[in-house]
Amino acid sequence: MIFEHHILYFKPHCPYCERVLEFCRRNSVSLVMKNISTDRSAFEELVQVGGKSQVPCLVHGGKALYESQDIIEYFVDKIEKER
Ligand SMILES: N[C@@H](CCC(=O)N[C@@H](CS)C(=O)NCC(=O)O)C(=O)O
Repeated sequence: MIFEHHILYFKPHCPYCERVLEFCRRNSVSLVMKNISTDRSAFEELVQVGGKSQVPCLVHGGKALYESQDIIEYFVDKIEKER
């Protein structure tokens, strides 16, 4: 499923990010992903929208969702509604 206008901020070696990334891979969730450890402007963008640099973070419509479990539940909900 394509999630337009959604951005997932992550960094490598983060177990919480890996949980969300694995969910995306397994469920064919397609969206823009930005690695804040290699992309300085993505890091700044994240802090500007969400107020902190914690990852994973899903940004959509100017809102930041920070908890990995909440992000996965958000995707599950959207996928189920699509069925
Ligand atoms: N409870 C959060 C934990 C996320 C977390 O601790 N992320 C770490 C990286 S593994 C982080 O971003 N720490 C830096 C910060 O909080 O700015 C979740 O499940 O997503």
